[in-house]
Amino acid sequence: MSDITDAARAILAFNDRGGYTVPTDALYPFQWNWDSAFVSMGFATFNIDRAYQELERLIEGQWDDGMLPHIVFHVPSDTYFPGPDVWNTHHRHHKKPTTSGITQPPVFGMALRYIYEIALTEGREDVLARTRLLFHAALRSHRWWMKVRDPEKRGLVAILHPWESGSDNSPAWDEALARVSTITKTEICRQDTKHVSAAMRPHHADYQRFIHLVEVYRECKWDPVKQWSAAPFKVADVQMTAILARATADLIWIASHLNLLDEINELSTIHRILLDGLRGRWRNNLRGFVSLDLISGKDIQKPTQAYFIPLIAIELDTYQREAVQDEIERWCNGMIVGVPSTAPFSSDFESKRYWRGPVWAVINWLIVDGLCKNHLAELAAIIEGNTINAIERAGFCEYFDPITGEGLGGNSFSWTAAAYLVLRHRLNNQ
Ligand code: 9WN
Repeated sequence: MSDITDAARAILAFNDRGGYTVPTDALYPFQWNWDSAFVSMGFATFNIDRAYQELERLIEGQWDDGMLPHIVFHVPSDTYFPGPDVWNTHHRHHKKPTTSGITQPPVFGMALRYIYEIALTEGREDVLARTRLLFHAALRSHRWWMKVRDPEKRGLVAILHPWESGSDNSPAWDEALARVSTITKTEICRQDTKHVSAAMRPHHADYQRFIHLVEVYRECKWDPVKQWSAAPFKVADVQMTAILARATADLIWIASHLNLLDEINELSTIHRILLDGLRGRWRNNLRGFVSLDLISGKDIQKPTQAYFIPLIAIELDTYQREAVQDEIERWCNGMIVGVPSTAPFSSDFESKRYWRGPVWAVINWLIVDGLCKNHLAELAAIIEGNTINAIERAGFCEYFDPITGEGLGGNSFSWTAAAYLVLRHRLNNQ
């Protein structure tokens, strides 16, 4: 085992808070939904029990209606804003931890399959009951997505807050977010800029709008039907839909192993609906998939990494495959490390500002996976190699400047460590 693999494992150990992992110390002191799903796959490369535990701790926060919240506040901390008081969700009545009131990309189902497959190769038949329980939690959350976030039956699931996308200040949300008021009742006490430079973080006006949205939904008492009608921000997101579709396929795989026939049928219907929805979002002229602004009714054409995420769920035709390959190569041209989260030729590109240009290891992991699924293994290998090199050079940072390769944002980041472990694991098993 290399020293760097050792270091990646040490980061997961350092960020372990008792069965769940914080994304990084201080800046993000709670359990985040999609971070934990990625992290559990990192754990699975060396500790199956700890991998299961990560997901088990996450579902402690699951709501009765099936939603998996984006943050689970297991223990109090004042190093992050907004904390539980701002969210004011009513789940504190139950014997459950308090949570935020929105969700995040459902990587959970992908993670469960990944972990379960490794467990099976290790001959761990004892994980069956744990797998079944987590499978049912995931299924409940997929039902929630379809019912609550695609009520108009487009085959695309919608986000009501940029934080749900996981790509908070992506240029993709600029136009839709500009319609949201900057007025807030809550005092905005940002903590993030105490930990990292403001030049790498979202702007103050973004935060005002993020908090305004929280207030709108808090006033709906977190009732999903009321939120859907009150939402001033509503985007059918291709990245979210693709992750949900892929996770659905992974749940079908698990259900077949567990011999759950009704569940296979139910999930297969969901899967078909989502793939149809996604296929309709391809645009030949842009060489990628685009989200739909449900308030303006317009395509969101901004070139971001979301263009390519549907590859994890969809089999492209030959024309699309060549187009995507050319487009990704164009975005990576002249970069030390691709794939930038916003195309470098776009006027919105900022190489250091969060989701407006920097490279994220977990996004590259998804893109690599999608390229392999679509028989573009050579390009996948280049991106995989560059991601591993960037981490080995700059450390386990939150994200990387694509032009210089510099490591940015928080340090000792859990999902970057997990990405390293999983990408290395893939290479070692090829
Ligand atoms: C808001 C934890 C999370 C990631 C997101 C990333 C960032 C939070 C923030 O950090 O979002 O959820 O306060 O900036 O954008 O993808 O899950 O790592």
